[in-house]
Amino acid sequence: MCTRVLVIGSCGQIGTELTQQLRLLYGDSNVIASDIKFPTPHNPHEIFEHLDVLDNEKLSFVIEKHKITDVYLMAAMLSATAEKSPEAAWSLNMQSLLHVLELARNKKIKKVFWPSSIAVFGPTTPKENTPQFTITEPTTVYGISKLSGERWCEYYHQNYDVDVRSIRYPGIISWLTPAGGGTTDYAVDIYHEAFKSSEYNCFLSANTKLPMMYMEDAIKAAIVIMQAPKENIRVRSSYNLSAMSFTPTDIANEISKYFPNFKVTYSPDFRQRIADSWPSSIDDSHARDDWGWRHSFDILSMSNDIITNLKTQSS
Ligand code: AKB
Repeated sequence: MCTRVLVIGSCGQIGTELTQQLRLLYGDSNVIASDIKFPTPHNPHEIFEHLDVLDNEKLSFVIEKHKITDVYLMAAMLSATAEKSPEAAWSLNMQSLLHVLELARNKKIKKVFWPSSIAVFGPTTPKENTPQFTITEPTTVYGISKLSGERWCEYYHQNYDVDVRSIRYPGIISWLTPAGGGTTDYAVDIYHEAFKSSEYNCFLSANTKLPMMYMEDAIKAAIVIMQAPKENIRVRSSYNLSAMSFTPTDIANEISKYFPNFKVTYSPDFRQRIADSWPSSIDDSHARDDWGWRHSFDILSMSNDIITNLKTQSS
């Protein structure tokens, strides 16, 4: 049986580029994009379903209509936005996952990818080289929803043999698609502002070190874990995943190599408290051992790639 994919949240930061990669891998006609927003611009040859993931009936209908085998559930409210709308965040982040897990339990789909986050950790977690199995006491709504989601994933796997696979994403940095509503978004915005105005006012303090990953690696991780043999996936809550860690100062220094006049000022806001509760670096040895995770980009190669792409785009 061929793989037929539904991406939920296909217009978001990760969903946009993930959908493109999945189309290259499985063919345009086997990848159905869906989102509550409409894509801009929309290529009429690519299949798109307008879908609110909280509408369970429509979700079931779309899955049956397109004979979906694999779901990538990318719709979520991220950390900063979730602090402003806790109930809506809880509802979106939890109900969407439970709807999809139920479909998998009822054998309507075969495999589920659901991203968790470093937000499952909290101030009581060891900050450096955070282990796979450690204290998880998140202090954000987003983190609480991701930790609960992880427990549900493991529960559905153990009790109903649902094949759900998950990774704890660090901050994801992209140049093509904007980030939205996260605490790590400064690391996306800073490149664009370096281009536009040679100035950036950062909402985190200069020495806030956080785990980060370039979009290409983030997409690769989702695809590799989904293609791994079932028996290799030994962690059924969510895998730690790592590529690099840096501070706003580190990234500003890197950008200054390309834009010598680039200036960064710092005005930490409510997102500082969120960042302070998260780890600085992550031990992802379980992902490396179990399904062969390897990252490709560090801060140097990522910056070079982003700046080259932004230059090409603007010329
Ligand atoms: C956020 O900042 O909320 C996200 C995340 C780390 O999951 N990028």
